[in-house]
This record gives sequence, C-alpha cells and structure tokens, in this order.
Amino acid sequence: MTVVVKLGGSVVTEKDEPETLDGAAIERAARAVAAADEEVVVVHGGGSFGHHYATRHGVSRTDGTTDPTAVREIHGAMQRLNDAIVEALADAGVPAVPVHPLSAGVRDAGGGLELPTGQVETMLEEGFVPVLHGDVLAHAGAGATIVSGDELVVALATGLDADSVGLCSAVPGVLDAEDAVIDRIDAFEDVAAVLGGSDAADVTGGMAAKVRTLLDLGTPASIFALDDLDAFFDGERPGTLVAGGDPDES
Ligand code: IP8
Repeated sequence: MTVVVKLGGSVVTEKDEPETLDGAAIERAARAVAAADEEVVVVHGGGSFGHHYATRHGVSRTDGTTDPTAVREIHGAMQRLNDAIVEALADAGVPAVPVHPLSAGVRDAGGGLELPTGQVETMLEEGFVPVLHGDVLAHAGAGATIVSGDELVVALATGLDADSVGLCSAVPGVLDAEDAVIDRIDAFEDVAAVLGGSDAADVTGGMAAKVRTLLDLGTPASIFALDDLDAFFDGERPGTLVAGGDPDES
C-alpha cells in the first residue's frame, strides 16, 4: 500500500514569520510517519520559506523568472526547510531521503508538469521514504516558475499508482457555511457555493483549487488537520474525503 502525504506549509512553518519552523508540529508529523505501516511518500509545502522569496521575486505558478539569483534563493529556502523536515523524520526513526523537484521535473510550454517518478519508486522499493517539496522549476518559454506541493502530490499519486492521498492542512477539512467539516465530496458542484466556484479562486489557489485537482485525481484523497494524521495512517478517513474517480473504489 502506497500513500502520498502532503504536510502543508502552514502546518510545518509559522506562516507569518519568514523562515520560521513550527518545530513541535514537525516533530508530531515525524512521529506519525514513523508509526505508519504503509510505503509513504512525503511532500511538504513552502510556508514561510518558499513563498516569502517567491513573492519577493514576483514568481508564481504562471509568472516566471529568468534571474538565476531568484531561482537560487527560492530553491535555497525550500532546501533549508526540506533539510529540517528530513532531519526531524530521521530523528524519529524514518528512513527519509530528500528529493528536490528542481533537479527532477520541468514544466512544458503549456505549463504542464512533467515529473518522472522512477527514482521515487525505486527509493520506496529499497525501503526509503522520499521527501519532496514545493519548489521552483525550469519552465519552457517562461524561465522558471513555482511548482506547488499539491501539484507534486497529484503527479506522484498518478505516477506511482498510489492507493491513497492525504493532505494535512491547517484546517480540519473542507468547511461548509457553518464551519462544519464536510465528510465527503464527490463533485465540485456539491461544494461550489461554499468554496466560491469562480476561476479567480483557482488562480489564487486555496481550497477550491485543491478540491478540483483532487476530484480529477482518481485516487481517494483526504483533507484533515495534524491531529488526524495518525488516524489517516491507520486507514481511517478523517476530515473530508474527496472521492473523485470511481466512488466505489473508495
Ligand atoms: O506551499 C510552494 O509550495 P506550496 C513552494 O505547496 C514555493 O504551494 C517554492 C513557494
């Protein structure tokens, strides 16, 4: 059983303080990964590391840069965050190894992400826990742009034919108008009203874009808070299940 888990940037860092880790949250997540029985691929977001430099240099998923200093600064910050997370996982007994998307993936001229997963697959077969992160990537015709952890999760889940996806976020799931967690989403129309179904929401990311992406994935995906990470690894479906694909499969 292969699971792909994303630790959100707002879970592992203090989002408002540049380059500040949430050490307690990282340790807690590391203990949960250490206790998991599945083959686990970890992806983490940028939080106060990558986003800080991406904003400073005006780089997004669509606005690129040809400035090598910008690429080095954004990637360097993500590498520092990745080092801290890999170290915490290792301290908890997880055979974690870093995988840096800048050196592995690329965006084509249409913005599509190409991420070979052969190296991650072999790492899993050899007993390692690969740890990837949102990053900056060469982008045909645009210099370099940002790749988000969510995009990596989708590419990995597809490429590895993962059994399950978990997004550990700052909120306990997708919330309805009364702030109650929605148990299950099978179609975007069911939640468009509460999430704001406009294209603007997709451009700025956020929960609407997350849910749309996960519905297209075809692998059952759960969105939940750090408190529920152990339950997720125990095979439960905490938070919101975004079923996508064939509902019978989940
Ligand atoms: O936090 C963004 O990853 P995300 C990574 O998953 C960078 O959107 C470099 C800003």
